[in-house]
Amino acid sequence: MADAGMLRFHVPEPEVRPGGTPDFSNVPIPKAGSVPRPEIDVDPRTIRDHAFSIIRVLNRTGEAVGPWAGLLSDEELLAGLRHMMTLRTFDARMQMAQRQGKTSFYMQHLGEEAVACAFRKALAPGDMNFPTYRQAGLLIADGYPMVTMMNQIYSNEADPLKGRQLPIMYSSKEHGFFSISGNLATQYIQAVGWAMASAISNDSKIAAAWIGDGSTAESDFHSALVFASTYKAPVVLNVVNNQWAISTFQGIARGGSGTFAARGLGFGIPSLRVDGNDYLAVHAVAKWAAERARSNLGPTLVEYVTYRAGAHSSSDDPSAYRPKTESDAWPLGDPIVRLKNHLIVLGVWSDERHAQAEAEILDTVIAAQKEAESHGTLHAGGKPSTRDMFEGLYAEMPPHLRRQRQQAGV
Ligand SMILES: Cc1ncc(C[n+]2csc(CCOP(=O)(O)OP(=O)(O)O)c2C)c(N)n1
Ligand SMILES: [Mg+2]
Repeated sequence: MADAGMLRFHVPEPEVRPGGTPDFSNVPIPKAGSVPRPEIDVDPRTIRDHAFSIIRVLNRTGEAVGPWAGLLSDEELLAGLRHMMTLRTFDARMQMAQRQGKTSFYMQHLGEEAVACAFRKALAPGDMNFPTYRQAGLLIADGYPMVTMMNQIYSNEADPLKGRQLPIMYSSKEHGFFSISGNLATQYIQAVGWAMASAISNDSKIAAAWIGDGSTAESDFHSALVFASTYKAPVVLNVVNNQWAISTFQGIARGGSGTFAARGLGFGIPSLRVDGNDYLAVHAVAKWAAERARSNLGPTLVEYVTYRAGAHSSSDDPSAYRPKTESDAWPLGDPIVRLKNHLIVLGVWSDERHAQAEAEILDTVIAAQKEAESHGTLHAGGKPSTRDMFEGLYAEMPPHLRRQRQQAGV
């Protein structure tokens, strides 16, 4: 019997706060290899369970097992490891550069490297991502020059975006990386619209939408699902569930039950959850979803279960809202360590080669950083010209901006 009388307002609370002992025992982790791999034209009603389970390929001992394994060659896996290691090193150097005052702002990917790095390898040239600020792995894995990324972070004279974007908000049409907007969830409606336009013009390119767990609470997420499902848009709808939205735990956006993937079920969209710290699983599921989109089978929603091991951004201090050791307790481990162990099991990698690769990557990142810094940093050296502020945006500049430009004398 429900109790009548005074109504209560419910606010979901994380189970553990700073000072407490991290506990993820309520996160069910299915065995690697245990979730079936359906045909891409499967009736979504028959794979409802995929929205509640977790697709995993790498087991505890570093073997690739089950129906989602076997898609990548040793060379491709070695390249994937290098991409993730590069992203982690890049992050560490840029985080340090922020602390040194060389840029105003930075956001890391620590613990989430597999998601964007592996996803990128499931796309074809010309496909378009609509990323958030936590998918720089898409650029790294596609060979976008690190120096150019750093120039953007430093807003220096070689910044391709000429200081107009917040640091880390890259843009590269050639690399299928739509200009990042700080307005979260806009990526979803834009990606679906782009995908619909691609189909309307009988093109073969697909789109990928990106969103975090917290941002799924935005109405744009739901509007995008309406359009994607109604028009069967050729789009992959990615939800990166890294457990946190700044200081807000994922239970706020999700509510007390279900999963983020399960949000797709009501729209009739095939929806899958995948181990976001498993490079092979992420790639296999991304490939499945991309194939569906390209075969006119419509959208797929993919929830990547991962953990944001670092701070939200250079302006955040997570010790204020979660136990310091929480990331060590995360049951899906570290994506780099897991792929490294797998490659050792395959006999194509070793601890020594790993240490050597770490040193080489650090040298490469430092060399790129030196080159970028020769073009200037936030407070030193070359800057974009004031004129750039006024150019390249309007076919016809509005009168108030024309006046400002005259006042600035540029
Ligand atoms: C529309 C909108 N609302 C609020 C913000 C402020 N904001 C920036 S990041 C963030 C948290 C996002 O968390 P999540 O979606 O889980 O992504 P994550 O940072 O974990 O990758 C918020 C609320 C924003 N940028 N855009
Ligand atoms: Mg999040």
